[in-house]
Amino acid sequence: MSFTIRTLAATAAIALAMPAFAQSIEVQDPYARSASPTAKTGAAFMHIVNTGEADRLISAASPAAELVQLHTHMESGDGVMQMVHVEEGFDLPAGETIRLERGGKHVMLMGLTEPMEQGATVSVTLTFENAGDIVVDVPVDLERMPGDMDHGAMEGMDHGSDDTKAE
Ligand SMILES: [Cu+2]
Repeated sequence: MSFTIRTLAATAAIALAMPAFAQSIEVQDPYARSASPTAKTGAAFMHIVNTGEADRLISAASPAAELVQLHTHMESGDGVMQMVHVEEGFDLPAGETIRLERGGKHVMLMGLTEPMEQGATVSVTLTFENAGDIVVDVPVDLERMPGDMDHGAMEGMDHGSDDTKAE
């Protein structure tokens, strides 16, 4: 019994600590894609602009997928790029922009509840350590070409399989 009460008190304290005014985080140019109409996984990309204090993207959620994780790509010893679940989230330094893009950081959508269709919109809730929750309507764009940061070799491991396994 006392455990429950303490837990509720802690939750209230966290809620009070959150800023109640203008958000200093802005999401620009979001889009989501999957490799094929039958793919069970997809990913969301965007630029996250932080005009305020240092913050951290700690998690993401979406009704469009059973499991949502923050991923990045890291090069393993033999030069092969691998997708990695970043459990601590993405650092968002004060006044900086982080770019979620193909071949790099991304919001991984695993177990899509329905296929991603061109022109549809996927709702993604980003949870920040300080700024709290920001809901982003992410348009599905299957035709978007990889950006300049992408290299041809990376395309092969870009969520290309129907395998629901993430890593
Ligand atoms: Cu991923």
